[in-house]
Order: sequence, then C-alpha cells, then structure tokens
Amino acid sequence: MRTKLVAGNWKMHGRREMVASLVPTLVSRLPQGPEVAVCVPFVYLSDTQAAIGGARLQLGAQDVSECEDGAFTGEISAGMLNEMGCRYVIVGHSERRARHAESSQRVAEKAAAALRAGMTPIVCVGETREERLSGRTATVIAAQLAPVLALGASLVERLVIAYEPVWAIGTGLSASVAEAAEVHADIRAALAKVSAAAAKTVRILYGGSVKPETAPALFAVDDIDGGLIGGAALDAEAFLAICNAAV
Ligand code: G2H
Repeated sequence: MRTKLVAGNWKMHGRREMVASLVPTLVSRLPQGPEVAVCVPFVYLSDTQAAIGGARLQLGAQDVSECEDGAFTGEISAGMLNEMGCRYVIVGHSERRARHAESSQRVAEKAAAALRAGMTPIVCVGETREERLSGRTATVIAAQLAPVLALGASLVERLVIAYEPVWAIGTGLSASVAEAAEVHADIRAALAKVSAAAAKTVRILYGGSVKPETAPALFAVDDIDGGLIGGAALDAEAFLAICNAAV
C-alpha cells in the first residue's frame, strides 16, 4: 500500500506574505491520510520551515545541484537543502529541462545527489505535444527514465516519479485519466525491470493542470499515487481540495 503524496510546486511565485498566510492555513487543515508537501522557492525555505513548525506538512525545493559544495556560483547543494529541512526536491521539471538544457543524465545525477543527502527526489518526466502526436510518448519517457533507473535498485526504490505531460503544464489541458493511466502503467513496468520492490513502493505522481475537479478521478487510478500541483497549489482552498481528493 503506497501512501499518496500531494506536492505543491510553487514555481517562481509568492512573496513572504504568501508563505505567512498560505502555509499556516494548510497546516491547520491538512487531511489525515495523504502526505502533503510544498516545494517553495529557495529563498522562502526558511520562512516556510518556520511556519510549518512541527506539523506534518513536508518541505521541498524545486531544484538541486548535482555537485557537492564547491565553486558553483548560484547553485544550491543537496546538503544545504537537507540542512534547511527539505524532505523532497523536484528534479528534471520540464521547465528546467527546456529553459536550462538539463539532460536526463544530469537529472539522474541531481536525483543521486538528493538521495545521498537523505532527501527524496521527485523526478519529472513527460512528453511534448509533438512527441505525443507522433506516437513517441513511451519512447520519450523511457529515454528520460533510463539514466535514473540505471542508478540501481537500492536508489530507485527511494524515488518519487512525476509524470507531467509538457502539453498539460499550466495550460488548463489535463491528460485524460486513460492517457495518464497508460503512461503510469508503463513507468510501473519499467520500475519492475529494476526490482519488484521498486515497482511496489515507488510513488508515481501525475502533474499538469490538476484541479479540484480533475483530481478525484486521477487519484482513483491504481498507478497514480498523488499529484504534483502547480497553479492550484497557490490557492489554499484549491490545494486543500486536491489533498482531500487523495484521502
Ligand atoms: C506542472 C504543474 C506542477 P500546473 O508543471 O509541476 O503545474 O499544475 O500549473 O500545470
């Protein structure tokens, strides 16, 4: 039995006042059952951790360097994130793959760095609209996953994977339940080739314009273990409704 995970990805949104209003609201109304996390901009990790206090809400970041501490201007190491109280870190979000030319190999190195520091990477994969329309979805996802799965069973078993079709991100166009279920089943099958334990324990989240209205049907699918939520995570009522759909 996998505990569902609902992770908010704030992206480059928010100010300190949003942390001060949104986080205490979430903390006071978290449903029992699913694990819930907020992945906030680096500069708000400290404020967010303070607002969480000892509550069950988990803290996450949105990227991490693949390198150990050193001369890497502008980068943030896994050790630093761990010290700030991060439990999760998103790696390989399509916005970073596209805008920062992050290769799948580099994404795997980031995941490994997070794991070495004791955190759980949320590894994002997903196809573009053109790739889906040309029937290449499965090939693209398999190629994105390959270097991550090559980390070996003992590390793969500790991952979270997020399937985020690029064409559904921030567009209001969610994948249908059937489209998401098919890709999640493929990812589960790929995990099974690494180890039976990985296939059983790794949570596979769906991300891409998840809304309170679409979350219940998505989360009812066996292979969909929660969601990575962008726009709707910036609104307490919408995010809590999505968390409640994961109960
Ligand atoms: C996909 C998702 C969060 P949104 O990027 O990772 O964002 O829900 O706004 O599509």
